[in-house]
Amino acid sequence: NNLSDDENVSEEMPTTPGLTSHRFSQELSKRVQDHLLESIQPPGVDGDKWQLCAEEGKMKMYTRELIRDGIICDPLKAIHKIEKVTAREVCHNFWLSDVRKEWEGSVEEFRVLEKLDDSTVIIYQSHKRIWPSAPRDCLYLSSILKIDNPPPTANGHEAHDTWMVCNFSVDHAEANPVPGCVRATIEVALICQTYITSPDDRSDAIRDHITCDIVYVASINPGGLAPASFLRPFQKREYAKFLRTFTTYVQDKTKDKDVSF
Ligand code: 18C
Repeated sequence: NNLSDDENVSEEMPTTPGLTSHRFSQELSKRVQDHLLESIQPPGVDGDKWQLCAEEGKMKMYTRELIRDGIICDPLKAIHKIEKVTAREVCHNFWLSDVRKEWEGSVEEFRVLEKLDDSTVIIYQSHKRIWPSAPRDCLYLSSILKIDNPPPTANGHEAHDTWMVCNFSVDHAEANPVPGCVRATIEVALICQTYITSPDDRSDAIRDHITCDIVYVASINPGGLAPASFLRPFQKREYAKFLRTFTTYVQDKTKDKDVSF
C-alpha cells in the first residue's frame, strides 16, 4: 500500500479498530467507539445542549459553550449531506496527507512524524498565525477506518457503508513544544455514510444516485486565553469555511472518476 497514492485507496484498511496493533490501538479503539455511540447522534436527542449556530444549505452547525480552566473550548458538531460522493472518498481525502494543503486553509506547515500502520499516522502541524496572538501548533494521531457494524441511523434508512477519520492529540518524542508557539489540543472525528438513492431520473451513472451524510465533530483547546468576543465568531466562521471548502473540493476531485466505495 502506498500512502502517497491518492488514486488507490488501500484495500487492506482495518475494518474494525484494534485489528492492527500499535501503541495507540487501545486508545484509538476507545475513541472510535465513543464517537460511534455519541458523536454520530443527531443533535437534539437525549436533551443534549447543542445549539444551532449556523445553517447553510444542507449544512447545520451546532455548538455548546464550554470553558476549561478559563479557556474557551466550545465543541462543534456539524451535519451535512453532499451529493455524488461516497463516504470512503470523503474520508480518504480528509485523511490523506498528500492533499491536505489543497483544502486545509488553517495550516502553515505539516509533517508526518510516524506511520503506525497503513491507515494511521502521527502528524505535526503549525497553523497560520492570527495576529496579535501567539502562533499555534498541534500534534495528533490520525486514523481512517471502515466501520462494519454502525449503530442504526436516526433517519431510519440503512447506510450502504460507513467510514470514519479519527484525529486526537498525542505526545511524540520528535515534536517537543516549540518556544513561543502555543500547542493546541484536538479531538476531531469525521463520520461519513453513503446512501444509494433509487433512480428517479434517466441517468444511469451511479455517481448521480449517491449521497453522503457527514457528521463532523471537533473539540479544540486553543491552549491559551483568547477573548470570547473574538474566538466564538472566529471559530464559527472558520469551521463553516472548512466544511464548505472541503466538501466542494471532494466533489470537484471525484466528479470525473470511477466511484470508490
Ligand atoms: O479538522 C480539520 N482539519 C484537520 C487537518 O488539519 C485536523 C485539524 C485540526 C485543527 C486544529 C486547530 C488548532 C489551532 C488552530 C489555530 C487557528 C488557525 C486558523 C487560521 C485561519 C486562517 O483535524 C479542519 C479544521 C478546521 C479548523 C477551523 C479553525 C478552528 C479554530 C479553533 C480555535 C483556535 C483558536 C486559535 C487561537 C486564537 C487566539 C486569539
